[in-house]
Amino acid sequence: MRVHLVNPSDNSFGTAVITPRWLFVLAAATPTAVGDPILVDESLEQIVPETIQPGDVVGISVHTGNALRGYAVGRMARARGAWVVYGGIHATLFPDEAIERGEAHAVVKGDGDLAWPKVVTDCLAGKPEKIYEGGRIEGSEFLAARWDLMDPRKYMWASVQTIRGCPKHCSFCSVWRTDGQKPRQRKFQSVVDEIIALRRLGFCFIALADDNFYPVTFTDLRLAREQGNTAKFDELTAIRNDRLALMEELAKLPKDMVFFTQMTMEAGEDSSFLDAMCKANIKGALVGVEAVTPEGLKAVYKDWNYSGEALAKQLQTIKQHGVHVLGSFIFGLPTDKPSTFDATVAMALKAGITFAQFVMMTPFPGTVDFGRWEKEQSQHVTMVGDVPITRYWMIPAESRPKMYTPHPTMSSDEIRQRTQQVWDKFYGWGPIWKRSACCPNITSRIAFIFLSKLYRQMYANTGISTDSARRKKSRRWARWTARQCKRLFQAKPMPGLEGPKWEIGLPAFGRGAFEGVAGSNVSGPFSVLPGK
Ligand code: B12
Ligand code: SF4
Repeated sequence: MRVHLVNPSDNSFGTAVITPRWLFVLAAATPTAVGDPILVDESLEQIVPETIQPGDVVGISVHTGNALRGYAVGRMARARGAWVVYGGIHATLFPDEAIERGEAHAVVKGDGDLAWPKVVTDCLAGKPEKIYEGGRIEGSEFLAARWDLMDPRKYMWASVQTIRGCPKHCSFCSVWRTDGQKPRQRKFQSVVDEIIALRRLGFCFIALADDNFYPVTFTDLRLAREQGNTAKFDELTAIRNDRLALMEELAKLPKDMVFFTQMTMEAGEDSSFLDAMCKANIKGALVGVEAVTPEGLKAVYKDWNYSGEALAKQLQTIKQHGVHVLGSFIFGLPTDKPSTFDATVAMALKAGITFAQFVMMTPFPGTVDFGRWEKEQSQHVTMVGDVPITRYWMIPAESRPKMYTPHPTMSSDEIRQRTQQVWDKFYGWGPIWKRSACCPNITSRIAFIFLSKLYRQMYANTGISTDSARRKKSRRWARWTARQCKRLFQAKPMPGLEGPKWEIGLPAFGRGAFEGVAGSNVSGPFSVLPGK
């Protein structure tokens, strides 16, 4: 009997940009007594059905974008006699769907670190429960990933999580409702150990897979002080200090290490935090700009973000402190006009951000936007074939609309084409070449150009290449480019790299074994989740 963990994907490129972290964390949570799990990342290659035998346990992670593929893998595994278990954000929100469409024996809602050993044990005893409440575990309980099970030749960047949860409440984002608004920080010693293990393997580029790396702002601290809330102030200060302590340790690592994270643009007001990031080699951050106008920001409950000139200045400040910005923008907001597209790309170029992504408004389950839309649709349900549009992920890719929520003045096609033009302008050869001047030498400049083009190819999925011949060509191109990029990110392994000796105990992997107690200290159920 074997445990398989499958990261489903319709697109396999042979090489992937970032490691899907959950695979290696659940591998760490797999009871040692069943042996090492078989890890399948379909963004590299598709699963081979014959590897699954009757009695095996197959764990599948689904987010909304890959749910359909995930369910197909689950049905295939069940038909071959395996125990099928789903987890991940989409299964957390729609456990019944995973049971019906994905033929799940069991679904884990929330964090899998502590729940997984119990699920495996129950499956092996032939008695899995239908639903396991993984809950939101404490940061100190997050498991370190089993990087020893990864093929380092296949990935450009590894991913390490330092914090989960986000105190904000953006209308298009589900993180604050699923992962919670309380930042859950992992022990920084455990983070550092994991990064050292990755550097030994030859990884020097690491994505910090955090919801929000800057969870405590100056405004939060000021408000707590003004309200005389000493307990809150101390709690926030402790979180901030822990972030700084982590960065102090990262700064001691080999100088060729490069980190990338995600945070809000409020970090631009916090020079000491930015300087600590720069010293720690956190060279870039995805910053949710979303919209460049005050109306647009209000529409997504993000009116604390900057707009206009102040926005350009804030982003430039982050860059001046040595942290490159990947700006994330949303198109298709009700406040968008045709002129918004040009204004956005002009702002992105003016602010000097190094990378940008321009995504089309998508109502993701679990968000405020989704809840509102589902309520509106309950009066007159729009159907696509036999699927209600509010279950768009169940529509086969070829007949899936490119936008789900109608815009008051622009058609979906117009928004899609204008979005595509914005990608083309931002990632034209001229602007890329200009931006590549930030690189210290010609090799890194070439790497930058390749990566810019690859990023555009992989993420500018606004549906322009809809015919299969163009899609095939585009995938071939991405496969080739991904191979070249991988080489540029490779570093010489440092097997002898020593790490600090900590005086605290850290969560070890292989826990849970067969005693079946590992799930017992899992915290509360996901009572706040909508959309079920
Ligand atoms: C890092 C990250 C990325 C990175 C790296 C992705 C990668 N290769 O890993 C990048 C920047 C590339 C990225 C891209 C995108 N992302 Co993203 N990403 C994240 C982020 C911040 C962290 C994910 C992570 O690694 N967490 C660490 C691991 C350990 O946690 P985990 O995956 O949640 O797994 C735990 C549990 O869920 C559970 N679990 C998970 N799987 C399974 C399976 C089983 C069997 C079991 C038992 C348990 C279990 O156990 C795990 C351990 O506790 C999440 C936010 C979040 N809070 O999830 C968004 C998130 C997953 N991303 C999201 C989105 C929308 C995207 C994009 C579509 C954005 C875009 N518009 O382009 C793309 C899609 C890319 C793709 N094709 O997959 C959404 C998904 C929403 C949804 N309903 O599907 C999230 C939730 C953020 C959000 N704003 O809502 N992303
Ligand atoms: S979009 Fe970013 S800032 Fe807003 S709630 Fe989600 S993680 Fe937090």
